[in-house]
Amino acid sequence: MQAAMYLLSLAVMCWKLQQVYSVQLRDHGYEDVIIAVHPQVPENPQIITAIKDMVSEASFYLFNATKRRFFYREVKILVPNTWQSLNFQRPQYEAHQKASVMISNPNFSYGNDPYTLHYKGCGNKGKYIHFTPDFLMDDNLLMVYGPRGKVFLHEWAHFQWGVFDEYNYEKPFFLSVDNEIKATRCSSEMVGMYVCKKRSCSDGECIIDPLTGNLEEGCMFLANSNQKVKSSIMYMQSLSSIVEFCTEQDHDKEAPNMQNKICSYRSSWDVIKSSADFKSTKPILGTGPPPPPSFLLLRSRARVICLVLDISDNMAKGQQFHRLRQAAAIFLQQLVEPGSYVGIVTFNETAEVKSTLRHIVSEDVRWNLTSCLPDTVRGGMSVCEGISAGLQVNKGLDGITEGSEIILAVSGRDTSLPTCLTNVLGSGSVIHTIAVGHDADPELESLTESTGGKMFFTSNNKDSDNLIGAFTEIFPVNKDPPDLLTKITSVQRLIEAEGHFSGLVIMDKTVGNDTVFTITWEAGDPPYVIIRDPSGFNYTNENFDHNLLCQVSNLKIPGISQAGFWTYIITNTLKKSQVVGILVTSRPSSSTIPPTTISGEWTDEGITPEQPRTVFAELKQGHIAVQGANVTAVIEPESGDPIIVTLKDNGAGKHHIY
Ligand SMILES: *[C@@H]1O[C@H](CO)[C@@H](O)[C@H](O)[C@H]1NC(C)=O
Ligand SMILES: *[C@@H]1O[C@H](CO)[C@@H](O)[C@H](O)[C@H]1NC(C)=O
Ligand SMILES: *[C@@H]1O[C@H](CO)[C@@H](O)[C@H](O)[C@H]1NC(C)=O
Ligand SMILES: *[C@@H]1O[C@H](CO)[C@@H](O)[C@H](O)[C@H]1NC(C)=O
Ligand SMILES: *[C@@H]1O[C@H](CO)[C@@H](O)[C@H](O)[C@H]1NC(C)=O
Ligand SMILES: *[C@@H]1O[C@H](CO)[C@@H](O)[C@H](O)[C@H]1NC(C)=O
Ligand SMILES: CC(=O)N[C@H]1CO[C@H](CO)[C@@H](O)[C@@H]1O
Repeated sequence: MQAAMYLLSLAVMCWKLQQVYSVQLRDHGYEDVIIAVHPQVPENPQIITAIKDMVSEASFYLFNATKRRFFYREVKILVPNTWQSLNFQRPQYEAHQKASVMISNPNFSYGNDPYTLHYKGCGNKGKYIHFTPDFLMDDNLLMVYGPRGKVFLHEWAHFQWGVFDEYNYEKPFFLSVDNEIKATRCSSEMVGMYVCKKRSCSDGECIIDPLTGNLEEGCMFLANSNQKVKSSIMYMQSLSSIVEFCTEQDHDKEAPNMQNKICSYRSSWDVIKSSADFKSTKPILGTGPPPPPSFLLLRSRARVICLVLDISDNMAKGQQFHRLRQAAAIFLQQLVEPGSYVGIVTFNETAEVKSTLRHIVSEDVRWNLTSCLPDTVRGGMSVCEGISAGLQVNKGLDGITEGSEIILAVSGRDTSLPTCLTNVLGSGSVIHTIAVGHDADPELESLTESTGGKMFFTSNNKDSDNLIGAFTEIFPVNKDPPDLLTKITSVQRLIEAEGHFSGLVIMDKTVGNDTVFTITWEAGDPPYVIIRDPSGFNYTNENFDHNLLCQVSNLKIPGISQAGFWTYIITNTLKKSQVVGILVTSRPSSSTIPPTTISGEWTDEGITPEQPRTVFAELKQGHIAVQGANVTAVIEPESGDPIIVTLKDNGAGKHHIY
């Protein structure tokens, strides 16, 4: 795959999206640790047993290594909805996106190596830990990695406290200031011998290359299996004596490893000691072991979603209402996954149910739901009325709201919001909020956060696609080939009267099934569109389905669309300027090769607008990071012009063990 291709095709929108993070520390115990088994993993009760054993064992190691401070109290195991045999409960707000640990099939670069995705630097939390089913079940691998519970602790230290590896395969040796050749290790007291893989030094002595002063290629440091030292878990947790982290005393500041590089030469224990977890927790007195963790088994199910749309006067500003309806139509027609249940509610000072839950089983249902979208705005607003009606609609499937979702699109503020907080929080429903325009309610942000939803702010910029973008981001990422929907391109532009706008779409060969080109416009008849495929064939307006009410046109490419460069020319046929947009989505071309996807987020530690923020983008194929690609981020501030930045790949995303 050519990395350079991403430069053009992946202009990422970054929204202020709070970290999806579920783990809680309460009274020494970690709770809400979600371990999600990927939908592709075939049903196997042994995986559940292996997870329980691993975490139970890890709890002892964690408790011991943190000097009786922490243990695992409550772990939720989320399995795919195809797993039938065991007795599972339904998830409340837990979702794959919030999982701290993912269990999925091995991927290209890691094999069975456990790893933790973390790129936010020293002392910050990671995204998730990854294990393969083989790692959990194949006992032959114990010789390679050591006890699974200790491996879990190694990964947990990356994930929860932001410490890094103390080994380095690329630089296994270094020349110390005393001119000594040393192995990159921790603790520096670990004993072993230098051996050589090459025949020329079969006597076991490594030779120093006179040119570089380094050990010859092929030399290895073999740690003795019997050690006196107890550290370090971030270096070689497989050895039986290793039960602690390197401290200031035995940490080698000169060793060329990630821990030194990213944590400014601090030891892993030093970093752990300065974590919020550690500072708030004293050791438990006594000598007894920690209580065993409890496990909750959860099975994911079809999504139940209610769109709750603001139709108050606040929405009347500019093109807001038109755009919201357009974005909602695209959501209903294309984005929401087959098999979901969707309802629609509108609200001003009162709420109206436009559609009860409909099961998305056909194009007809999608069109029928689209025809239920509101067509006028009028009146005051009560967000609580809207939310209550949305919860009521979500009960339609089986009488409960737990685990259902609301997509709330709202413009302006509602001072009565706190009155419904308890209702909402007690419902177990996730609320995603799209704040339309700049004067949206900051209280909604905390409401959204406390339900575990995603929050989006969309600006009034004329040529902004961020309302549609918000809906595409709410779309889950836990789905896998062949259902995973990928956004290839999304652009909107203000085009002058009779002007046109053209561009290029790069279709990667990992996608191409069910490719849809969606054109949006503002008024009158559809703009004139030509889409040319890589072989030179032109698709024109006759090939599109037009929804004149919402001003959305779709072109579905039959079969698998060709990989390569697709071009489009969109001509405004009106005698005045208007905003037109193009959205291209597709699904994986193969059920086994995951498509390349990208996601972005902000740092979110309560910073003021004046302070610089860091933007992270994660470009990956399946769960694997794609390296060497240039990524451009378009950041839309709540007011003012978009900012375009090129993101640097600092490579810190790739950390794995042995
Ligand atoms: C990414 O950008 C850098 C600096 O602009 C350039 O040197 C490099 O070749 C680019 N890489 C790709 C894959 O386009
Ligand atoms: C941790 O375990 C080791 C033996 O594995 C033991 O020597 C040490 O005392 C334990 N530490 C704590 C704090 O329990
Ligand atoms: C869609 O709506 C039409 C008219 O309201 C109705 O006749 C049709 O049965 C509906 N289709 C589905 C799949 O609900
Ligand atoms: C609020 O919306 C409803 C439709 O849902 C409408 O009938 C009603 O007139 C609106 N209220 C006001 C004050 O305009
Ligand atoms: C496709 O459209 C382009 C631009 O209008 C035109 O130059 C080209 O000749 C067309 N190709 C075919 C095969 O009609
Ligand atoms: C494309 O997707 C459809 C339905 O989503 C599926 O039936 C078909 O097998 C897929 N084709 C390939 C090549 O994966
Ligand atoms: C599911 C998947 O991508 N599996 C691959 C993981 O990596 C190994 C080794 O590189 C491949 O053989 C698998 O096909």
